[in-house]
Amino acid sequence: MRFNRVILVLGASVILTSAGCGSKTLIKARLNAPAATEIILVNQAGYLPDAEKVALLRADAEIFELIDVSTGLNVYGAEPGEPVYWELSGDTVRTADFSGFKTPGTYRLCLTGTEVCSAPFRIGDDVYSEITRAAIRSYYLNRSGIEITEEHGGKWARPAGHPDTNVIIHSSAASAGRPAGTVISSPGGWYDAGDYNKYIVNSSITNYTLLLFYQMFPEYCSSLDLNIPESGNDIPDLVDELLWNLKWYLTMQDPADGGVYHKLTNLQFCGFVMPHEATDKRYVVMKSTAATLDFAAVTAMAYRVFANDPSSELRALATTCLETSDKAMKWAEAHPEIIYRQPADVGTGAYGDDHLADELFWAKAERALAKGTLPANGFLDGVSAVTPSWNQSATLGLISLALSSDEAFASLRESAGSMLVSYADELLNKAGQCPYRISLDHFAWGSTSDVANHAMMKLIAMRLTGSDRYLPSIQADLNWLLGTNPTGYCFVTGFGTLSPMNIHHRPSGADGVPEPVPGFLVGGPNTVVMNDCQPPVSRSTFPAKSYTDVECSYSTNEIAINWNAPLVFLLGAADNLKP
Ligand code: 9MR
Ligand code: 9MR
Repeated sequence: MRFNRVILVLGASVILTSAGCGSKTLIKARLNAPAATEIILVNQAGYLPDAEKVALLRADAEIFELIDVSTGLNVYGAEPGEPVYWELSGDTVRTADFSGFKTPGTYRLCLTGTEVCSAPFRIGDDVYSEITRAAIRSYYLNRSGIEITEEHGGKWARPAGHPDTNVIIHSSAASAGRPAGTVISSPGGWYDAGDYNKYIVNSSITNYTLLLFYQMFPEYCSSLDLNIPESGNDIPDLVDELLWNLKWYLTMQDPADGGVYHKLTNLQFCGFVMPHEATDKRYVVMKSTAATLDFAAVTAMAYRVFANDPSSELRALATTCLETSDKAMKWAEAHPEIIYRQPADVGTGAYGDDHLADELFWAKAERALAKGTLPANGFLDGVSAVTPSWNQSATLGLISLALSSDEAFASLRESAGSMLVSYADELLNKAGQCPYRISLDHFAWGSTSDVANHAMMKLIAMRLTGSDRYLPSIQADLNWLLGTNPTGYCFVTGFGTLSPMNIHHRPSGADGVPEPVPGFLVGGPNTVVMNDCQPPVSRSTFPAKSYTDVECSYSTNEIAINWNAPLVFLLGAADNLKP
C-alpha cells in the first residue's frame, strides 16, 4: 500500500515554506502524482475560505501539508488528529484540519515528505455555486412530458416522453364518476427517480423541501439563473421549476371527491430506454389516505408561501391550492385509514406506509398555518422530531410551525422550535462521536439523503437559535456527501474527481452520452438489498462503505427527487454564505 512509504517528518516545519519543503524533485513529483483518493479524503467540490476545513486521512502521518498546485510549494502544514476506528466502515481515519488556511486557490493535501497527495481541490467563495445550480437543474432534466432542448439541456437534450394526456383509471382507482378504464389527463411533473413513474407521497416531501428552501432563502433563490425554458419570466427560476411538478401534482386529485391517487405509473418497471421510447400504458392507481393527507399539507403550504407573492399567477395558484387542500382534507377525514396496498398487477414503487399519524399531524399543521386558525390544545402531544423522509412527515409540520411569524402561533412556535433544536443538538452529539463526523448511525436506502436532511435540521436549528455552533457539523455533512466518506466518491453526478458514472437512471443509461445526467445525488451506501447486482459485482458488507457505481445497483446508485431536495437546501444554504 502507498502509505507504507510515508516518511514521517517531525516538528520543525509545521508552517512550511518553499525552503522547508524538500527538493525540486519532490515538488515536481507531487504536482504529477496520481490522486491518492483511497488515502486522503477531501471535499471534492472544495471549501469556503472561512469555513472549518477538514479532510480525512487513512494513513499514518505526523504532518500533512497543503501544496499550491500553481507552484507546487507548501503553503500550510499541521498535525492530523488521532486515528479513530469506525465499526460501520471498518476503517481508521484521522482528521486533517486546515481551517487556519484561508487563501483562495487550488491545492493538494500531501503527507509530509511524500508524493502521497489528494486530488486537487479548491478553496474559494464560489465553490458551491455551480453544483447548487446543477442540483436544481437536475429537476429540469428529469421533467416528464416535455422535450429537453439543447439550449437548456446541452448534451442531455432528448425528445419529450410520457405526455400523460391519456392516463387510464386503474381498477383500484375506480369511482362512480371515473369507472375503471376512464381516461384522464395528468401531464407534467418530474420522474420520481431512475424510473419513469410519478408518486404523490414522494413528490410531497420533495415539493415541501423545495418550498421551504424558497421560504427560508427567498433572495438567494431569486438570484439564481437556471437556464430553464421559463428563465426570464417574472417568477424565480427555482419556483418555475417547482411549478412544473406542482401543476402536475394538482391533477392527481379527483375533482369529484377530493381524494388523491397514490401514483401515476406503468404497471411494471420498463427497461433502460429513453423516455420517448417507454410507451407502455399509464395508469393512476388507488386513492390513499397517505397521498391525500400529504397533498392537503403541501397545497396548504403552497398557499401560504404564494398567497402574497408579487406574481399574479402565483397568487391565483395559491387560491386554487387552498381550495384543493380543503377538498383533500375532507376526503381524508371521511377515509382516515385507506392504506396503500399494491394491486396484484402493479409492480412499481409502492411508497407504502401503515402509520398515518404523522401525515395527519403535518396536514393539520400546514392547514392551521394557512388559515391562521390555532389547532386544539394538546396539538403537539405524541409528536416528536425525527429525520424527515417520505414516510416520516411530522417533522415537516414542526418545521413549518417553528418558522411561523404569525403571533397567534407564538406558543406552538416555541414548543415546536425547542423540539427541533433538541433534535439538532442530539445530531451534533452523534456527529461528535463519529470518526467521519456525520450524525448517521444507521444506513438506510438513500443514506445520503439522511445526511442531507440532518444538515437541513441543523440549518433550521441555526436559524431558530441564531447560533453558529451547528456550522462545523453542517459543513461535515456536506463534506461527506462530496467526498469525505469511506467510498471516496463525491456522490453528486458531474462533480468531483471520483464521481458516479453508472447511475441507475434510465435516461443516463440509454442516451449514449458517457457522462450521467449531472446534478443528481445518488442514494449511497447501505446494506438493505445486497443482491441487486449479480456476481461478480459485489459490495462491502460494511454499511457505510457498501456502495457500488454500477447501473444494476438500484439500492445504492439510483437517484431520486426526494434525495436531491435536501441536497439543494444544503448546497444553497452553503452557497448563500458567500459574501
Ligand atoms: O428500476 C427500478 C428502480 O427504479 C427501483 O428503485 C427498484 C426498486 O423498486 O427497482 C428497479 O427495478 C428493478 C426491479 O425491482 C427488479 N428487476 C430489475 C429492475 C431494474 O432493472
Ligand atoms: O426511497 C425508497 C426507499 O426508502 C425504499 O426503501 C425503497 C423500496 O421500497 O424504495 C425507494 O424508492 C424508490 C421507489 O420505490 C421507486 N422509484 C425509485 C425510488 C428510489 O430508489
